[in-house]
Amino acid sequence: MSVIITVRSDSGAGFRGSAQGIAALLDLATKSGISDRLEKRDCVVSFAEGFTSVYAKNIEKVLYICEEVCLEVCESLVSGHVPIVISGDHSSATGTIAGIKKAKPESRLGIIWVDAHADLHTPYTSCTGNMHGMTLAASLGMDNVACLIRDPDKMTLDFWGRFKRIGGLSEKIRPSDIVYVTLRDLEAQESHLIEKYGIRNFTTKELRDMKKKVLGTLILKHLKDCTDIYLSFDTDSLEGSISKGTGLPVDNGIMPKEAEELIGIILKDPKVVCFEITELNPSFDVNHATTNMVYHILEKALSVLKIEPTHKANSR
Ligand SMILES: [Mn+2]
Repeated sequence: MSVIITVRSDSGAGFRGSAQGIAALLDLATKSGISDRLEKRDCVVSFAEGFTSVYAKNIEKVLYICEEVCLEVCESLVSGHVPIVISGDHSSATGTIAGIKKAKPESRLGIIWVDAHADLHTPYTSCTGNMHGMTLAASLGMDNVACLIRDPDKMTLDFWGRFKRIGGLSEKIRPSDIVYVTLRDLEAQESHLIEKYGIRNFTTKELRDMKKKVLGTLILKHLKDCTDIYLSFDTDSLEGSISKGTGLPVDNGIMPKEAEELIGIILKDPKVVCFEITELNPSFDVNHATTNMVYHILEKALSVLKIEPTHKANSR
């Protein structure tokens, strides 16, 4: 059995609707016959609203959701599984990273972040206050006050402090242990951190010019000192002109087949302890195109874990 951890929330995103991405993927998984072979754990938070602020929207709700994700990820790792997290928005990854560190406190965790965005904002630097843009800064335990453009209130900062410490540990990862793939839409505050710490980005051009096996090897080589690897796939990494089913589509992205191939290669590395798919928003999708692309990526990931479909899924 492989464990799928579902996070049906879009509280960290700027648009509603990505919470429905989970059902869209699981629906295809049921049609293909793959669903029966997966154990599913739903991270539910019976929590209506909670504290919110312009600096960090829905931060209390996102905090409780991520605490739940942390526990589920930790538990499935401890019981010997490679959890696959399917979430509505990328804020969940703060919980995922916390869960990996909770299960393996001694590990040096490498992050492969396949995303158009850097997700390095904080309540001090974000113009939107959307929590899904703060995921990695929180996991790094960073505030980035050097690039301060806002002055958050005390209540927001109290919650931000708790958000950074989910799982009982701040600074869960090192900036040098992050690798971006196809990052291409970022703000000056984030560039500051990327330049300061020399965080590696494999651009779409590099990705296109290289054999995916070579690229996969380079990415893994960059993380050679890490003991464990977590691969996080944001749907907006896909080429925006053909993939509309996500909150913030961006042009010049990865093609679906390239993503499948690369993810397949990386997941074969025994150091990979967790895989995540996020930010599929069916309400923006056109003829289920993005849903189908992302489903095939999920199917590829499952096939590496030796879970194969019994039917053809792409029949909507
Ligand atoms: Mn993201």
